[in-house]
Amino acid sequence: MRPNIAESVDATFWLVFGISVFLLLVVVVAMFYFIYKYNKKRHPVAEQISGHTGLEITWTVIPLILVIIMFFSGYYGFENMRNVPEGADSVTVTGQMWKWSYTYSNGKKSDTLYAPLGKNIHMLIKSNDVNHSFYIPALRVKEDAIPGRTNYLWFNADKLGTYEIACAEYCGLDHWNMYSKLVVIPQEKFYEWYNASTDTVKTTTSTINTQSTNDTLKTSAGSTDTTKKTTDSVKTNNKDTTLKKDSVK
Ligand SMILES: [Cu+2]
Repeated sequence: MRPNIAESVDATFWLVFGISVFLLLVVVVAMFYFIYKYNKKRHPVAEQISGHTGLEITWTVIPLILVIIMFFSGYYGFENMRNVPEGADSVTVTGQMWKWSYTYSNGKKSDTLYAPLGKNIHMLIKSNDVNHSFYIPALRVKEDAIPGRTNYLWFNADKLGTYEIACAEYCGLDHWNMYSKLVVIPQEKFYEWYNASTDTVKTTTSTINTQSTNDTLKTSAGSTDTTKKTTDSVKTNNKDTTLKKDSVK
């Protein structure tokens, strides 16, 4: 199981934030201490200090260690983001002024991104006109959409629900309104829709009815045990075979 991207981004953020707050306190506390200690009343005559090897080593080594810790925290998170797990379902997202559209590996299209719960999704990111940036804030993933190039990212949504997708690169007049939705639904429901013959966007929205998604969310909230996960992945494998057959056709 790969580390959760959102959790590792947040962990790195809090680590860097924590170290920054710590250093701020060190500097501010030292500053007030010096104001007090070297006040003119207590210390009327200035003196020349020639240096202190022990102190200099300390304030070189401690920051060095902190910087190395921050580097590796960020590096491992980044490495995980850039290496798409094998067997991920791929979806192509195309940005254009000013909307996102999605094409699944069997050719099915939608303007809302549907994703099966707990599956690795490999997004291939393209642009039809200018630079955009595909951004799912809740999952902490973002990647530029550049004309003439295919960029990528991957995610694994582990909670049912609807999440915002935004464009994070100023791309003209309606950039502010270039939003789309990620709808995470149970795997069975997703593959049912995915393998159904209807493929227009209109059918898409009516097939996956939000009410029943919410119901499933309530029922399955406490019941995600290992047994269930195993059956889910077996089902997914079967569906994957269907997926391949479809694409051969
Ligand atoms: Cu844009």
